[in-house]
Amino acid sequence: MKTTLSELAVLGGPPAFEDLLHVGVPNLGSRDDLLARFNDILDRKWFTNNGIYVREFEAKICELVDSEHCVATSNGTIALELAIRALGLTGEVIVPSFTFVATAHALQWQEIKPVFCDIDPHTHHIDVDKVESLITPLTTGIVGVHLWGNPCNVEALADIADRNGLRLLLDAAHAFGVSCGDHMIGNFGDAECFSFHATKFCTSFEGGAIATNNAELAEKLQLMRNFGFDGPDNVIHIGTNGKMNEMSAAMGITSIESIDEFVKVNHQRYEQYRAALATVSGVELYEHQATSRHNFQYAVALIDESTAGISRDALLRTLHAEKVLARRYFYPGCHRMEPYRSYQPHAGLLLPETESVASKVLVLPTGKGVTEEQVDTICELLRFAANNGPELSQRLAQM
Ligand code: T4K
Repeated sequence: MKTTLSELAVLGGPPAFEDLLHVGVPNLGSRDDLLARFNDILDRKWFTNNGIYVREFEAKICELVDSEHCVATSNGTIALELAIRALGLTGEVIVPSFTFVATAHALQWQEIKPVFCDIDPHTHHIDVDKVESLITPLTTGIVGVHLWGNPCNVEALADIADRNGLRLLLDAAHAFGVSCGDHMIGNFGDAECFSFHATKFCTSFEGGAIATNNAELAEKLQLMRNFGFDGPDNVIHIGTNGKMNEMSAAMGITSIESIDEFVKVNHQRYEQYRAALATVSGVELYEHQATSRHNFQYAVALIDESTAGISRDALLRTLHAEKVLARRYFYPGCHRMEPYRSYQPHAGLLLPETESVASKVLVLPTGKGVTEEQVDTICELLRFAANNGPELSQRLAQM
């Protein structure tokens, strides 16, 4: 416990932790089961191209998210790119700017203009009341993002898409294993894309998947992830190499087998942050929606500088010095990253909530990567820094 400002590592004291605490430390299920699967893959000598582990992983995803079809891919970005192309999106697509840049890049990569929509400051999701005003004759679709694992307003988005003849794709990279109303994420829009990157709570090292209830779309996606081949020597679509390999699928299966345990730990850490930060002035924990199933994979603090007397960035600097590598996801918003800031230099004028939220967010380490004691210490550091916000701010500014 630090009691004077000089004890803070950023002001010359010793760091609170010996080792770095990361956001996104991978979860590992049963090592024995994983290694047994790896050995089997090596014995079979079938490493990729729709192998048995990929098919088993896809079946397990369908079972868990209750969707009719699933196409596993090499990563979540390729899942988005494939879905965008298979759905025939062109021209302009409406998308939030407050998301990981892959959501926008998956469109721009195919020369589709991402038209950035502002967010609701409470949910951090695309503001459904602002979507329709962005529709032009060039608009072909909407990409909603289930940010932080919370379902975005799929009903309203589907309604807008239906009334305007648009496709609805959902970036569900954060929302594996989450329900929305009576259904699991994986059943909304034309398709939903998951990520199983190492930093996701349920991982396949690198990996992604597209879930859909449209059989024709699923078949097209399957061919498109394998260069568009429909049998030997016959290519019927423009395709790419988006295949998941067998090792990744084995890791994915092993992760799904431990998913309940991962969620339990995430949930425990989230509640711990919630309780401890409730009394820290100027630091608020983003509330996850009360869905029947959630994954709690992100612990997101929002720093209100006017109350805390210290900016989010100064707090980030303070935590980093203590070896807590909190992250500013998804600062500064896609519209302030290239090529979007060059293509659309004034986009920020229509994105006041995006800009405001992006300046407040601090994503904290959670899950099995941190212990309960470490979470306690992180909360104490935040409390101490926020309680001494103005003075700490001043001292940091003088450095
Ligand atoms: N849509 C959304 C909304 C997304 O958030 C993402 C990905 C995608 C689409 C695309 O899905 P993928 O194509 O990635 O499947 C990370 C991840 O790379 C990215 O998957 C994720 N979202 C994004 C939110 O976070 P970075 O640049 O922050 O990752 P990185 O490498 O800095 O890792 C974060 C921390 O995790 C590190 O400080 C250390 C720790 N870590 C990381 C890796 C890779 C480990 O401890 N072990 C590891 O193996 O983007």
